[in-house]
Amino acid sequence: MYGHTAGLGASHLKRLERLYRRRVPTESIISTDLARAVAHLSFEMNRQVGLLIMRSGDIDAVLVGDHRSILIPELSSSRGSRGRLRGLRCVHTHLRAEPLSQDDLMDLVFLRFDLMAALEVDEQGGPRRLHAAHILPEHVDGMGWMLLEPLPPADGSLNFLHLVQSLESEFARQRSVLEVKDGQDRAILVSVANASRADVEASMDELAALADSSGIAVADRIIQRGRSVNPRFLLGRGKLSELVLRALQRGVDLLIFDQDLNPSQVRSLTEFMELRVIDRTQLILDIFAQRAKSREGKIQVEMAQLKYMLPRLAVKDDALSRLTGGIGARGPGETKLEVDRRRIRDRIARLEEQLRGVKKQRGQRRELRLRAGLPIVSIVGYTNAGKSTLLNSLTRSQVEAGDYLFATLDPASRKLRFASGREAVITDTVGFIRDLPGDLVEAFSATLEELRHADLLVHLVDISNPRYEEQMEAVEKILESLDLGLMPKLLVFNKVDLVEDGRSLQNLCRRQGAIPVSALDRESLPPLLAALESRLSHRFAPSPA
Ligand SMILES: Nc1nc2c(ncn2[C@@H]2O[C@H](COP(=O)(O)OP(=O)(O)OP(=O)(O)O)[C@@H](O)[C@H]2O)c(=O)[nH]1
Ligand SMILES: [Mg+2]
Repeated sequence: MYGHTAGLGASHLKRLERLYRRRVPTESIISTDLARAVAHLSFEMNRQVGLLIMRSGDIDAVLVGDHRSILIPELSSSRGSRGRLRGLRCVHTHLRAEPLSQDDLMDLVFLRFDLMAALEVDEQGGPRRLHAAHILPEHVDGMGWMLLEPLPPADGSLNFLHLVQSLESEFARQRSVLEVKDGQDRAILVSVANASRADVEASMDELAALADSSGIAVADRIIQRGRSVNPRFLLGRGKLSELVLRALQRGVDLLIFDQDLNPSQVRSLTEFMELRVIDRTQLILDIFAQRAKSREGKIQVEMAQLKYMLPRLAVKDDALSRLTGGIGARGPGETKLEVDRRRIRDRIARLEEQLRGVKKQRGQRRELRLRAGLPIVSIVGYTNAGKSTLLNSLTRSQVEAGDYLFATLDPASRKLRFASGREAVITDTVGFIRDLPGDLVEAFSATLEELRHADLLVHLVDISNPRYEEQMEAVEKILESLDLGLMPKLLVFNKVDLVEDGRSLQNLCRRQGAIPVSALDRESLPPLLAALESRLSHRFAPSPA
């Protein structure tokens, strides 16, 4: 029994206790005699009484409130109800002639009850009417729940079992609209931002592309504009209830926030939503982990992940262990936490050691190249700009390229031969992205170190992307943070085949001093080749002619 039982007499307590032994026929919300018993007890005590009833008809919990309200205890999620209706309904008394309150409806949503019902108690202490509501498998007129017409307490016209079964099958039907492969995660993208609607949408588009690159199916998006009103959950109560409804309707198992979450927000949201919760940084780390193939790439990614995780271990937090499936069992004690932290630090130290070895090897290879005397060109740019495609076209090679973000993690070098017979080395590298996590930039310093030894950086821009200006800025910013801001650079606009207005493109190129290409089309490359050769001329030995 839960709630406000202080000050109740022994006989009331005994009668409350006895409610546990009652059963409700599965096809009724509540039976007539149980409704009568609860109403009378509630009337005599002048307190609300509530029942949590399982689909089997057994009573799961008896709750006692004060005369205006009732509190529902924390419910365990152990019934495997994650992402589904809970399999419990709540029927509680209202001592005044009031329909379901706003709080009742929030409880319906937040606790994912099968049904929420208020039993009106009349002046004689008898049951009068039942006000009930249930969650809808799809919003109707912007509403995520449905209020039923008030019913006599044990109305025969409503078959509760049929109602729940048809709700469940409609939920299943709605969910099957989004096709997912076996084991593929379904996610809702969430953004809480103060920026303009266009900026928020663009950022969400990029987040969707990241999710897609990570193999996650995106089921929906929720945006709360304006400043966060609730630091604990980031979202306000209204948005939070919308999120619960949508998560239920779409059957998702993952929430991805476009903003960085602090460890306690991850924890609160994970517990409250009973779903996994990650932020953009973690999603990027996840993609990197999937893509890393070389030893160097793998070391760098693992290091970034551990560095991301370390400060998050400070909170006694099981959300992390649920996400990573390893470090720290549920709610590690202080000692366990210390052990985990030490283990991670040791591991980071070992990775750093290995990375030093890799850097040395790289240095030796570079040495060889430098001794060969070939000038080096490095292609940099926003992820998906077409860097690998350009490298392939320029050198007729087969570096992996693809229409997803961060296709390339491991840099590739190829020899580039100009028509004159002169040669250069051209390298492709990991793509950049706005707000690239600092730990990642740092972890990839070995890879990015290569850029320092280039004679020329080609900054490749996907000019067909409406946000190309921001992408250029993001790249410049990262180059500056790597102390590469002052390197000699050549600006190249790619994917011109996708740009319709040729004239304004020409103007744009002239204004920015950029060279237009279409990396997919070798015919478009001669101007770029000429520019490269000329920019590198000081590095070539005097022509033999
Ligand atoms: N239409 C068009 N598509 C292009 C062009 N260049 C590249 N693409 C496509 O753009 C997508 C990304 O190309 P990638 O070469 O993988 O891009 P990247 O810059 O190496 O990307 P990351 O390695 O992920 O940073 C691929 O689907 C390419 O086929 C182009 O000139 N025109
Ligand atoms: Mg690439």
